Amino acid sequence: MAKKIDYKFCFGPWNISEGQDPYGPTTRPAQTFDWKLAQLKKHGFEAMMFHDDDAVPDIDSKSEQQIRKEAKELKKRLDGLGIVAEMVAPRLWFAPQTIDGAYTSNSKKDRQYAIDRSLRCIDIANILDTDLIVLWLAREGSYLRESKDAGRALDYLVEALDKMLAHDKRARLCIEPKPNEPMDHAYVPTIGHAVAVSSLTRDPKRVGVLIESAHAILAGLDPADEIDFAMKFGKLWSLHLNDQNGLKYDQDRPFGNVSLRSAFDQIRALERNGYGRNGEYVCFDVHPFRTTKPEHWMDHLLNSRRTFELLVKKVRSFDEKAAAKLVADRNYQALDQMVLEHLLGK
Ligand code: GLO
Ligand code: MG
Repeated sequence: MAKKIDYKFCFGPWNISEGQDPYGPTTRPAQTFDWKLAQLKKHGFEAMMFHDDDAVPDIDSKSEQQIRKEAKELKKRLDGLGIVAEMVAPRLWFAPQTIDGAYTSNSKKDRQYAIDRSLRCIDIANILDTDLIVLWLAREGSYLRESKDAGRALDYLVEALDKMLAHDKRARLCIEPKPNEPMDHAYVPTIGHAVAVSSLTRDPKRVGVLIESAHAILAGLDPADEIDFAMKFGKLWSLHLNDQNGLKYDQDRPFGNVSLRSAFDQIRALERNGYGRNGEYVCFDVHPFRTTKPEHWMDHLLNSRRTFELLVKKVRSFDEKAAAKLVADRNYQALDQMVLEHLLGK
């Protein structure tokens, strides 16, 4: 039997958020980036995810040379703290140039901005010693169908991915699909779409996917099936575990918060496919509740990790042989109860 994986965990600085929502201000005082790094270390997480401007603040106002210099300084600090950078992601959804989309904007000049910024992001990743570039395609989609052409958008997207692949032979691009929010409809809403896009690029082997549980749920899909699908193609290179209560705004709830059973199924899918065997991290893209007091600020992350670890034990102690027998007998009623009682500790 294959060796059991010792999972490695990470999160991003944006996961220690301050409680603002579209209707109200922050509820916790802002903390520095260094404080967030210190929290990560203190609580035994191995790696940090970075947006390009987490690594180099105000990136758009800085020269290539300055960006490299600041990235090198950050790398030194990370080395000093013993923190690994899991990935770097271009935060393409804030800039005025991306109002009408980033890689798929109708404006040639603005598409070029998105590409140039992504190349700088790859340079930062190089310096931080990670080959993983995460692309959450936040503004690639439409609010108004007639304003864009989905086929042309795909051409633009592939053109941008090809430029990134050509810029650095080591970089691996990891598409993080999400079906909606901020867009009404995204052009790459699911893992199937992302895998299909990869096949159109100049180097499909270096274009993979990142599954976020909540994004799969928002697409009406089962995150565990998305995991099995992506791993069948050898393309699951990162993971944002969290939870989501139905089809509404993106909630980024703690892992297992809504459905323990779904969380169990996601881990079962990770385990049977050997996620982590090539060094992949388990990342939690979760946010504290708005009501969370500053002294409980890390709990959503610690609880997500704890739930994950407890459920790994549940998956490993699940009687797979007995389950297979019930499957062979098509006794899914008993299988259903068996899963429930296992989760209930019976
Ligand atoms: C939002 C996304 C976002 C990304 C992050 C990394 O819905 O999940 O949090 O994961 O910006 O690119
Ligand atoms: Mg995410």
